[in-house]
Amino acid sequence: MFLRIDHVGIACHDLEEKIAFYESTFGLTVVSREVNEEQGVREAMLHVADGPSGASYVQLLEPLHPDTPVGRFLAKRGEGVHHIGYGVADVTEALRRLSAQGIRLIDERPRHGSMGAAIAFLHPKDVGGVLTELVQAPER
Ligand code: MC0
Repeated sequence: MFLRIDHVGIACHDLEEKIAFYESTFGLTVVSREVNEEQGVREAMLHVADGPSGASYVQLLEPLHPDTPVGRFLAKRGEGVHHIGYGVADVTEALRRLSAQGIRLIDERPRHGSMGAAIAFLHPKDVGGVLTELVQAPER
């Protein structure tokens, strides 16, 4: 089902400060910046590597407000890994299969994600405590 690790989502208090850290420490480059009101985040994608099934990224996430998924995560746990996004060929089909296996879906239908992707989240309680995101990259 998984084609690649699309991105690792990292929650932070200060997006610009964290971008500067990843650029200067690891030599990564920002390829996209977006505000996603629906998800309550300001985010940046930093390119890590290209593979046969697409690229992988570090995604830095700053909450738009405290009362958002990333805002609540920061308040409870502090900065750190927030979720893992896996590339899939067809997010709707993946949701159907996972739901049939009893995995709780946060999103019954795909939503708008970073860089034009269709995304959907699975509940961390059904994935060993890991907030898991399915990512279908746009047709190029
Ligand atoms: C919360 N929990 C987590 C977690 N966030 N566990 C693992 N990883 C996380 N990131 C746990 C809490 O510790 C708690 O467990 C339980 O889930 C309920 O949490 P809560 O404090 O009630 O927090 P809520 O209300 O935020 O609900 C958690 C939930 C929510 C995962 C359902 O955050 C959600 O819907 N997330 C999906 C959307 C999202 O995260 N969007 C931001 C990234 P205990 O044991 O204490 O009960 S958007 C994004 O990334 C887009 C832009 C993209 O990739 O393109």
